[in-house]
Amino acid sequence: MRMRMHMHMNRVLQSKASSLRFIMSFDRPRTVVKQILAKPQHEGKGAVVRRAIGRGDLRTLDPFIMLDEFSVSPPAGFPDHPHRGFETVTYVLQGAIEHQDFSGHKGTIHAGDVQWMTAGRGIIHSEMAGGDELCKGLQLWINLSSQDKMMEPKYQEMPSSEIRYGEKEGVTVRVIAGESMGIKSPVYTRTPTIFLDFNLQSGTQYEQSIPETWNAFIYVIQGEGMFGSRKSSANHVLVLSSGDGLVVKNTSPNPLRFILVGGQPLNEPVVQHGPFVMNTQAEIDQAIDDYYQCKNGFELAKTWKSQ
Ligand code: FJE
Ligand code: FE
Repeated sequence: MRMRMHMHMNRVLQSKASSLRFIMSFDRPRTVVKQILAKPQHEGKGAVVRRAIGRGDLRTLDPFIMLDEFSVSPPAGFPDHPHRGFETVTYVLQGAIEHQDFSGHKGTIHAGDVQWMTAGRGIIHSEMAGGDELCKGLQLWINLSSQDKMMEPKYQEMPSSEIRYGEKEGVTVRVIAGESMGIKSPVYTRTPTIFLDFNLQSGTQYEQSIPETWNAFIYVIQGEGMFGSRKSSANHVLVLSSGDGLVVKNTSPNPLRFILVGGQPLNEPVVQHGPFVMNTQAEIDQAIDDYYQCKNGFELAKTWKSQ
């Protein structure tokens, strides 16, 4: 009888726990609708990238145009090249990137730092491995709306020490853009975006809310875990369904690190020619012409060359 009572109580407690969990969860939890392994390929000069977005089987994920996990050793990198019509977000994980642009803006992005560059009408710059260490990081390209494509270029730079983070029960989040655990990033996202870097210790879980209609994806940096009901591991990109949030669990014995990125879709036509991303072919032709003739934002290209 005692024993029976115990079992019964256990069941009551269990169902209480699961109903509590149900209350805490989302109305429409997101699921993984596509999982792709990003394999290494050569890019730039001596650089290796794992392209997660901007590939044949995942052309874009509006408003995201490209995500590369890059790996460069000095003297390799991405020598003088232009951009127009979008933003680049460079997040260094290891080592450093030295950048310089045609307006004299330059600096070093170290591990943990973020450079949020709004190319707008035009930037020409170089991005090369700095120091003598292998550099690894992530570069995300976020599209700009037709109104913002030709804006003046702008930089938002955050050294690692200024990146706010939250910590709760073995889960750490660095808030690059947007909000998590009540912590807000100061970055202004012209195209509304969240960019979160999560670390989950073994045996922990986290529930992150995401605006319901935004497109969102995960890129796994290290370890393995359960994203919704899908198991994944390092170097995979996971496209999420619509929904109001995602449940992630680290059921593995090792730490799990991933980024969760979401953005409000622009729902505009996208025409891309390498580093120019516009709405129409005519605007692309114009960009190419402007670049070669050093006009409409590319004036400084006349005299500039990186050191
Ligand atoms: C680019 C090829 C490129 N991924 N990750 C063509 F490689 C690039 C480019 C980059 C890049 C730069 C960094 Cl620092 C990190 C990257 C591609 O610069 F812009 C075009 N058009
Ligand atoms: Fe660039």
